[in-house]
Amino acid sequence: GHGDVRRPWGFQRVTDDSVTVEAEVVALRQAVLNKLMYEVGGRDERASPRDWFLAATLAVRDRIVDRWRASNDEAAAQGHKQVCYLSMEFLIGRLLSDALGNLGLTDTMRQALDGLGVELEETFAQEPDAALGNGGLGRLAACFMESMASIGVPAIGYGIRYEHGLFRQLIQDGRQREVPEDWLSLGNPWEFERAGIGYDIGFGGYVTADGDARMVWHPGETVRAIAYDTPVVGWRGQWVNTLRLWSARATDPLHLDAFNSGDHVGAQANRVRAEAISRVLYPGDESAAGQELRLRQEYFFASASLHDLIRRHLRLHGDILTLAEKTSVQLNDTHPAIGVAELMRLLVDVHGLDWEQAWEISRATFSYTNHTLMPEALESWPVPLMERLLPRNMQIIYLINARHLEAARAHGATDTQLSAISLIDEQHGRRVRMGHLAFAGSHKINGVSALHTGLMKTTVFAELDRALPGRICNKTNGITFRRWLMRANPALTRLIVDTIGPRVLDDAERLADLAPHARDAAFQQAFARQRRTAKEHLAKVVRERIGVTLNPDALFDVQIKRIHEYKRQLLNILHTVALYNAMRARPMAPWAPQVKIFAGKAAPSYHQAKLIIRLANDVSRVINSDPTVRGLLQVAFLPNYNVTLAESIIPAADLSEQISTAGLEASGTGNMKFALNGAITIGTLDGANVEISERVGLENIFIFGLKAHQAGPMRRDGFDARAVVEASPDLGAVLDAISNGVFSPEEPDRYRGLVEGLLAHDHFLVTADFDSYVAAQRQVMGRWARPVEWWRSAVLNTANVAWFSSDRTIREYADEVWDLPVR
Ligand code: B1H
Repeated sequence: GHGDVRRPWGFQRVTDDSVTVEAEVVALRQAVLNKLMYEVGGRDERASPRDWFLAATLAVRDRIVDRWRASNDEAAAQGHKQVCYLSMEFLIGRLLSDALGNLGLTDTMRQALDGLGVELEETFAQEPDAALGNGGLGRLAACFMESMASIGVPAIGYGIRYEHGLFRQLIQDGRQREVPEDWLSLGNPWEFERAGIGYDIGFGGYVTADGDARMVWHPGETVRAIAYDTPVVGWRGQWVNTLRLWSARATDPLHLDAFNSGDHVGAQANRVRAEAISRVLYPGDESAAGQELRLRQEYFFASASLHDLIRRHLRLHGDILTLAEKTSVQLNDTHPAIGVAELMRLLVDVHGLDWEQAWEISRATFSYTNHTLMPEALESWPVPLMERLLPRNMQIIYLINARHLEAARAHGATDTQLSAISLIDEQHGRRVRMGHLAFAGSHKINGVSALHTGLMKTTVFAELDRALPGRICNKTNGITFRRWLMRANPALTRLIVDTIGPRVLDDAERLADLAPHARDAAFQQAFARQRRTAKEHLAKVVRERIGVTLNPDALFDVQIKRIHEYKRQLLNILHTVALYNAMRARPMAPWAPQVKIFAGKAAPSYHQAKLIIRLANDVSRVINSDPTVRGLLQVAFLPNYNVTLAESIIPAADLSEQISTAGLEASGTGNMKFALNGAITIGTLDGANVEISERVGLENIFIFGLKAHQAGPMRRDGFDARAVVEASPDLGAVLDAISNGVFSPEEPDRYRGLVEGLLAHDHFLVTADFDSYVAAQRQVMGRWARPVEWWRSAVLNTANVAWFSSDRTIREYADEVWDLPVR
């Protein structure tokens, strides 16, 4: 049946030969037992769930390695161009169910473990999330890696092997507390340490000119970058790419003199300093960190990656001049943008090319993806810091800038235009603008949704676009359907396959074949039954985590993402309170039960975001314990949001909250995951919501609020929030309740400042969009009251979002940015 929500989807085997299948089960079981005995060093009668996870993973890994090697050999033999995806973040989550699913081995492994008295799902649950990213940007990199392996784009992802990924979030007394995440502490069975692949990365020191006027950098310090490789298995195991993460190691780990004279700590100071580079992921989503350690991280991994890809290129092709023909380097935001100066340094100083030739190769090699226009996220580094830490790179940036400005001047640029396109910001105390460096050094620059790309051209990159026209293009984000539909929602996947056939597993566009079934009563019921099962499962997770028992018949209204003012979780909380007020005023009215679900982390230093988390928790506590609304309204804030939690929430969501201030969310990708799984979106016309609404149709999405062209000027010029509140009695009552301590009786003033701030300068237009949002929520409940209409819309969401597959996105990059043939 369709009911067993926990049974991951494995594609149908081509062979029906049960003997062969049984032989495979026996072979895999033996492989797992061998791994347990010889690698994990355990005995099966005493093995812990964790031991079984390790043994199972190692057994699967063996089956990947042959294909991995074959993929590499084929790419080399055919002389294929390779994509190098440079990203500070890869938010890959768990890998075992992903690898098994893509290899078609899920059922084989289930049976292999069954015979050992071990349960597959419990084995999956042992795997820690690889949380090497903050949010959408890092998850996008992970989806892209999976898609590149699935459609056969030879690729290597380069990043940092953080010892500690994104912090673990605890909620204590309603407040976020951060504790270190420790994903490596029990070992990582996926990675191969490549002790032989390492590069010495320099920092500091000085620059001299040698006899031929070649510049020579004498670093004051070097740190060794060591490669750790993780295989990335594509769909049906046809192609395996590499995720190569760099770990920092001291070149000079121990001062023996100091050690021998008794200074055991001081003797290791170098090591601590060097290895700090790959110690921990910066948790500041959408905000530039600005510290020296962050710049060291950026240069460390950009430089190691460039050394590595040049070495590979020379090994395979022998000629540095053909680099751009055989390698495309994609910069995932500006975090690796220092690579533009570093590649120039390597080409000119190390490989002896002349400047013009090097610049042409470099620009043909690089392309840059911009992910945000928010001013606080636009990276710039103080010139003095750059000069101290990367003296030669800073000289090169000056040389790039001089030519860049000279060319613009020759084309008649004014002084205002020159200062707008300069790589150096002179307004804020001389800083290097990393977005400008990435732009100047790339042949293509892309935004991540149509709206965002349009805004790039009219705002931060307007003058650069005029000076260097034709480089900006759009590549609307996508998600991998293998993880976000087939693995996260096996029950829905089975229903889809039973309805329209298995071709959809290989060709997402076939989802459109569901549309004719959208009005079919039996199909709608099956769809709704699946949702009900997923909601029961989520309710169980919620009960275990926070002790709240959710009503699975309620509408599940979900907002899960990083906590940010611009994402406006506050707007959702205000609506929650308005609903609460209305229900208390008329408890006998025929309310449909609703559940509000929130999850997300705040950057540790982002006080306003943390206050919003506290408010959500305070509101939840008061509402959940009020008998007047029992069974009608529940609020759950789920702690420690991560990829794995998303995988269990998304299939259970009825309503997807995508309510950012228009113009501020570059794309969003959670919006796509929900729509694919048949949740209906309530959202602003922001980011990819615009394109989602075009595809699902305005009848099947709830759009509200100010448009980007209205919100932009209102944010710039300000508006009278007090007048807005005056005109909206419901909003006034909500703000009064929060401000007067209804949700914080033990500290009535806790949210007074928050409310006053909103009235004084409502930067994110929360008050301005409130009435429109509440009206949209009312429409939602109207549709929910008519299940035939609701489920028709839900099905049409799933049917119409095939375009948001990251396979499509990658094909577009391959075509228009990387100039690659797609297999
Ligand atoms: C996105 C970031 C980001 N945009 C700085 N920018 C960071 C910026 O640690 N840092 O310094 C980390 C992350 N992340 C997101 O990218 C956008 O907000 C989303 O709208 C978009 O969907 C996602 C992927 O393109």
